[in-house]
Amino acid sequence: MDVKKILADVEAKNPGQPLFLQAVTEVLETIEEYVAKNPKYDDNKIIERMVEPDRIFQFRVEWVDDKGEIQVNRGYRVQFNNAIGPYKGGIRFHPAVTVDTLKFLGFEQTFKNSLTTLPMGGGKGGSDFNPQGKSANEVMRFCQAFMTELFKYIGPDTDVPAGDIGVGGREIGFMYGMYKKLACENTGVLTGKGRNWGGSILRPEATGFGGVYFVDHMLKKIGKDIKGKTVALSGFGNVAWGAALKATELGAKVVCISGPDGYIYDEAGIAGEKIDYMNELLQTRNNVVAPFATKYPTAKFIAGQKPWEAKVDIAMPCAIQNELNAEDAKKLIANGVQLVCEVSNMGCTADAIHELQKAKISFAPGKAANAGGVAVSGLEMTQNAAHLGWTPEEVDAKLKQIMSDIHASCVKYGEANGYINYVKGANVAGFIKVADSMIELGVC
Ligand code: 2IT
Repeated sequence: MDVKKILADVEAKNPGQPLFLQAVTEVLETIEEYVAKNPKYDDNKIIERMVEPDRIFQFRVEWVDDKGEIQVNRGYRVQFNNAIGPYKGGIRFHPAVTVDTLKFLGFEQTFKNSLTTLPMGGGKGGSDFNPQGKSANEVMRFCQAFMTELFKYIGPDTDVPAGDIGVGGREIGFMYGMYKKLACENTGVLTGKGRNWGGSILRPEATGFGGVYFVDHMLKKIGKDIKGKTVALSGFGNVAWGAALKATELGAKVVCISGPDGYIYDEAGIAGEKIDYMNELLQTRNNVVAPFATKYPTAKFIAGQKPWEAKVDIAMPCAIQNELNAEDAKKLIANGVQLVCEVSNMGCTADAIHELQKAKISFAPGKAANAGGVAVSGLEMTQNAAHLGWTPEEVDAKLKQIMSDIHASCVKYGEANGYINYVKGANVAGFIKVADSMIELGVC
């Protein structure tokens, strides 16, 4: 495989799509060696086929706001690769969403879903709609308008969307309600549903819980224990919430969380009712974290900065892509960080990853560490198909096993000279299953 040539082609064919190029570059650079040793992949032009999404839908979403004014947004669904199962992946509502964002996410999702051990292909969708500052009725009207178009392209055995940034249980409810009305069916076409209408227990917690289970495995692998470790999380959405709950439960101390206005450092730890208060801020104050320091005297608010300048043992970016750059990585290293685990998708820039790897810091990519979310989505699909629901113990045991298997796959393909390159391990392991399936399925 000529990585340089393929990347030049990808760049030429996808102008103005830096995120997609970043995601593809990371994968190709880390699977190059494996592909070179296995000529069947080149013979079958697997890489060239894998970097091209199966198809992309783009559509106009029009809706009426509370003032009676017509609004126009753009909606998308990227069906990236369905070699191993129906397209599966979230929907993101965020003003910065472009086709570039969703192509990078759909590409990542293909590898992530392969790692989960479940039969799910990769897809991603979303809109540039900004839910912040919108009333519940506006969000409902938008979700309904979005689904009137999206429903044509999805189905319980073809493409199963879920939530992502800006899309939680409420939005899934509004979208599922409209899908059900249009399609005249009650099936597992979306995951992350409410418990009363087909959702799986633990789906809201799954991404954060899975991330912490993964961190626990990484620490054990280097002879360390999560108990007593200080943790910096970024953001405080669904992902950071689950991570804060599980990290605390396992004996770590979460000292940082962040919002668009800055970050909180609380030496006493952010646990219990403080986590409930964060959720309140999330719902009522558009994620700002400053009021947290007014309410809790042990907490300091640092305006306009990122939590990566704090001295912590473990850093877990939980917000959005490229939220941790090389400068941040250098600060973490200088402060003695022991482990960095992406829980957001592509949370670190390529330069940040290189800094961490150069310093031999244990680093995990989002596609491995945050796969617990989509894995429990896969379990929700299974429960829906069987028309039953499992207990929290059953779902948690399966989630734990999946995170353990993903960790083992990363170690299998990423360990060399006493250091585990989790990026390489995740990419190679994710690649093999999809690539081999594509070969077995023929050129079609
Ligand atoms: O990035 C992700 O894995 C998700 N947003 C969850 C996707 C899913 O289908 O549950």
